Amino acid sequence: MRRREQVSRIRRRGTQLRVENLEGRVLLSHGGPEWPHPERITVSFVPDGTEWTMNGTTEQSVLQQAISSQYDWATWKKEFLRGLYAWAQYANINFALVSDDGSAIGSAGSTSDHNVQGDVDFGDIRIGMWTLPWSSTVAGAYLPPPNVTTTEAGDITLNESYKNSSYFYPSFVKTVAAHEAGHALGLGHISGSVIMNPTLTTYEFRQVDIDAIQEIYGPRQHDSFDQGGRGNSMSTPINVTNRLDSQYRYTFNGVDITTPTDRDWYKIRIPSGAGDELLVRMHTHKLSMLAPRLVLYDANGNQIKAVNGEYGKTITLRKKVRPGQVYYVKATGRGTDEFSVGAYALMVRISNAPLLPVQVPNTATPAGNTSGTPQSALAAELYETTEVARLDVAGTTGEHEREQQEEVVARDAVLASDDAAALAYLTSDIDSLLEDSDAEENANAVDPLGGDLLADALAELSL
Ligand SMILES: [Ca+2]
Ligand SMILES: [Ca+2]
Ligand SMILES: [Ca+2]
Repeated sequence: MRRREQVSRIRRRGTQLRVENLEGRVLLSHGGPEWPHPERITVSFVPDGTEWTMNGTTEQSVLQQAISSQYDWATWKKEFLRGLYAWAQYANINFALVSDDGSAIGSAGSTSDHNVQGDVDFGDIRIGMWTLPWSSTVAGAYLPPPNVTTTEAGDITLNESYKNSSYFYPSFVKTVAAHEAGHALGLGHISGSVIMNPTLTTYEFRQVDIDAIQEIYGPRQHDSFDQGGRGNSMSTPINVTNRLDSQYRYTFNGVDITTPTDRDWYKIRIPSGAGDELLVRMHTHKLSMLAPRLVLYDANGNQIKAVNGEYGKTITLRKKVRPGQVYYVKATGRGTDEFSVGAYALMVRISNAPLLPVQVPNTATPAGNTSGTPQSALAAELYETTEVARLDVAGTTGEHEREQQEEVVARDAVLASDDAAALAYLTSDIDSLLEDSDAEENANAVDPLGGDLLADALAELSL
């Protein structure tokens, strides 16, 4: 509990940081690195043992063992993905979870394709845990192309040294995930109490975070039906019947639950000659991490049945039907949380024929492709950045006194490594503050991070 309170305290401190730097930070992201195919950015957790080489040292990932020994892996994984996926409600992107073959980070993988995006062997964003060579770095992420043109692009490295820390509590890890995913999408650091602050981690997406991600990818776009005024209500449904093929089936590709309140309505009149079972499938697997919900209604709007799915799961409704009957189907997100938006496909069939396939966007982009040169001077600034700045914050040393040290360290050692050139790091030593039991007893301990001095230090962190 103490830890939770002190995290809150640190977050409150963040709100006092100067805000006049915000505009500059937004501009840093403008025209910066971005995924060639934001419509489907894949994500994978590497299996333990997956190798990552940094500064000539090869480490093996211990993520799943480290987490499973303390927490329920499925719960932790969902909370991590919650933070990562949170960006999808603000930007025109989809994240889809895929498997990972365990090939070394930065490699071509076990299959002959070698793609910076869309490689069949692992996600575009691979997540693992290694002992990072920087003791005060909690996690890091590689920027997307064109800043990084190897398969390392977008990969997120968690520091094993912090595996027992509050950073990786299931209740807190979404904050780390949101920050690192921001880098993996192309964002640099932003001052203030925001997701992209380099040290004061908060799980509050502020307008400045949202503006920054929308500068790159734009806001999330409604599907073509919604844009055309179709499917928004039971009285303006998307007509399924006139699209059915000779075997009484159709698959809607490219449809989207765009906001937590988006409802996509479909209407089906059972044709004569069709089979006696209506099948409706809301397919999210490998398209997004939408937690889907399907509701079936009769012609009078009475609910017949509903099916819900976990994030990224595909769900199916079945109903015995007769020719001439009319049904409505409502496709939505299951709830209103981070997983309540995302791309899906709606598959309909009133026969025994195979379902018409889902079209998964082809995102294959060869690694090493340098044709995607930075589009602007600001992008070039990021592209040229070889400095990984870090902020170290020391905790107290006395029972009733505190000392703060703030230091922005140009990471000269990293400069020599091409691998690290485009790494952006969430850095801090907040744990030393969390462990400071004086903070709440000491009425004067209102400024543990040094106030304006910290703000000045943050302002200098311009990556
Ligand atoms: Ca491959
Ligand atoms: Ca990658
Ligand atoms: Ca929609």
